[in-house]
Amino acid sequence: LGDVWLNFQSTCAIIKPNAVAKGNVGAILQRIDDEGYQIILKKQGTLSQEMAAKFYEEHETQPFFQDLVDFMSSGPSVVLELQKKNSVSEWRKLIGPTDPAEARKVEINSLRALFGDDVTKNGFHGSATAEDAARELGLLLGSAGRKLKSVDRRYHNL
Ligand code: RTP
Ligand code: MG
Repeated sequence: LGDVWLNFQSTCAIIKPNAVAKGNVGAILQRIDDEGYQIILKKQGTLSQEMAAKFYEEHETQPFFQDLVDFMSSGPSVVLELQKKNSVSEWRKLIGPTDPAEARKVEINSLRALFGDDVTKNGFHGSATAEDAARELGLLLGSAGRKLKSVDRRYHNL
């Protein structure tokens, strides 16, 4: 049993405004289920400019920062807490490289290859580390207790 739960963790995923606008959320949620993720929390809404800027503050000196903030606050996103073994790295692998054109070369079935439009409107976010996931989930979903081991939280949720 121990090994089953080893590295079982949460990640923060976002279905970005371009993918939501195209009506792909149903197909994407089905794919997430097929890939073995549990959706712990799901919230749909439009990020404010302030929230988008805070979320991507690591990029505030980048030339693409304002375009990114404008895009992320342009319409509804779906924010998800996803759980799976090694979900942080596994989800990043499933969405593929940042640029959908690159994603189509590397893995045609990756989510950015399938649903991304360009390097800004790439359809998906995935936390880079477990620490980032905790910060992002707190910021967007206000979820408490994210530092608990998932197995403990699941036990308490039963
Ligand atoms: P994310 O944080 O959204 O999961 O994406 P990522 O790690 O693959 O890429 P990152 O370097 O963190 O960039 C964050 C988001 O900024 C937009 N971007 N635009 N115009 C550009 O050159 C450019 N580069 C990045 C994308 O929306 C990217 O996901
Ligand atoms: Mg990133």
